[in-house]
Amino acid sequence: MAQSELKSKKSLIKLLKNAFSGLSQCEEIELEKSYRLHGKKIKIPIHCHPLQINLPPEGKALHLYPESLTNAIDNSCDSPNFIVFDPETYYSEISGFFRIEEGEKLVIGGNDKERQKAFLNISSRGRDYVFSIGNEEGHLIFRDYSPRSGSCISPMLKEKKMMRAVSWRRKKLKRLLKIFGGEITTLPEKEALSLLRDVNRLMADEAFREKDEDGNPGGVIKLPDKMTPFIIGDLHGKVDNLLVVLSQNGFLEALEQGTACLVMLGDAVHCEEEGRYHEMEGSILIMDIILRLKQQFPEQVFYLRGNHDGFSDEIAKGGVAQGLLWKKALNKSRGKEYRKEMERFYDLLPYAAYSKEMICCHAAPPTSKVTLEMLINIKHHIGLIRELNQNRLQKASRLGGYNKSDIKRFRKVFDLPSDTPVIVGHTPISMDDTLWVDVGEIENHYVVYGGNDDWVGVMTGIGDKMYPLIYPVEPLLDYINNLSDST
Ligand SMILES: [Mn+2]
Repeated sequence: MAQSELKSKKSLIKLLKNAFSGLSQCEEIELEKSYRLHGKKIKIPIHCHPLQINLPPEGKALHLYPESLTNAIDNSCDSPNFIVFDPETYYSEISGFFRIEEGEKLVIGGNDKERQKAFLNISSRGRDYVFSIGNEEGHLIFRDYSPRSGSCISPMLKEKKMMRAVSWRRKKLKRLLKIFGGEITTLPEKEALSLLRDVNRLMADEAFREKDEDGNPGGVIKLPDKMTPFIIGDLHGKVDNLLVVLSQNGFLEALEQGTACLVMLGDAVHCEEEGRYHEMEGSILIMDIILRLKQQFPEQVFYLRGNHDGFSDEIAKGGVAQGLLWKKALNKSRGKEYRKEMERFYDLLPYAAYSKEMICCHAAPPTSKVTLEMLINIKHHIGLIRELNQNRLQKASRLGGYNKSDIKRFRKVFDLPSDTPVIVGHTPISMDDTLWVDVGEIENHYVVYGGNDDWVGVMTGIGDKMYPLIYPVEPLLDYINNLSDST
């Protein structure tokens, strides 16, 4: 770090320490109309309505919503978290936001300037001021550090503005419901078989996928430069998590417009909840949904093969042979013909995807010597399949795991810069989270896991970089099927 940078960081820390010591020093107000801060610190009791912040120098507007008001269902304002976003992009394109949890604060113009510019579209002219928003003990605390900056906050009290984020989500859910033919449910036997056959026809000639030397679909998807990728990890039967992602941000619209693509990192099946390893109903439903998405958006939706995507007796969790149970369940509920088509689907799946912004696969970069040719011809390299699909990060008890140099080499395979994000699923670092950054102390190495009950993480392109976003899980399946036009 440069000396001047260090110095400014130190003075910023000092500034913040002063700012947050002794809340009693700051003025408490009930915000009924616009309020100009003039370099002051104020605290506002939290009520169930959003606020608008106008930042200098041009009065750039940001919105601050209680997180419950950005959900589709819960408009009861019982979430202590706040979401800050740029209303100009939030409602119309794939964009970022900041979450301020209770006890946290967001310092705009402090560290993290690059992300703030990408998420909030703050112009570089306005970057020499510092503005903070704290969420503390039932109060929002605002501080403007420069007396002449002219920042302003105002309450958004009109019903339409208050409910804007909720209505926006509900509209997406209705759109989803329409895409799925009016109800999201397990398909009848015949329909399911014809869907899977349709998808397999698509897969035999899948978009953005070079053929291998035998003329079969190769192991790698190369996404076009203009396409914004958004990536989710192992869903393990969590239908709601998939619906949350599809109804958040500008993802669904971008799929429909053909400007973004969803990459799922495999392992959509097999419940990971203790005591429920044997349940296969959720797996059947989630595969129906994924196959319909692939049918509807063949050039926008991609599914990479995970180690659970098969019927092998090696697929097991806690002594439950999930691979064999899955085979049995499909034979029973859908018939042998369907099960065989599913086997074919698995056989047709790609193993890795990349674009100019990222590389992803289910589990791990190979530790052995590898070329792009070999990845495309992966069917001739069984060892590679096992590595991409099942390996994990190296540690004392797993010396065969991958490490930093394998990640480095993986980027070179695709001829990508040394800071390109490498994104995998398969190995959640803990069971209470969904997304991990700089995993194994390897910069720009991410793990995403889509099977958590409370949060679902997505890696997405914003501008020309990939960023992690995390959304709360809502019980959308029941909600969506009960939506009527009046809701
Ligand atoms: Mn896995």
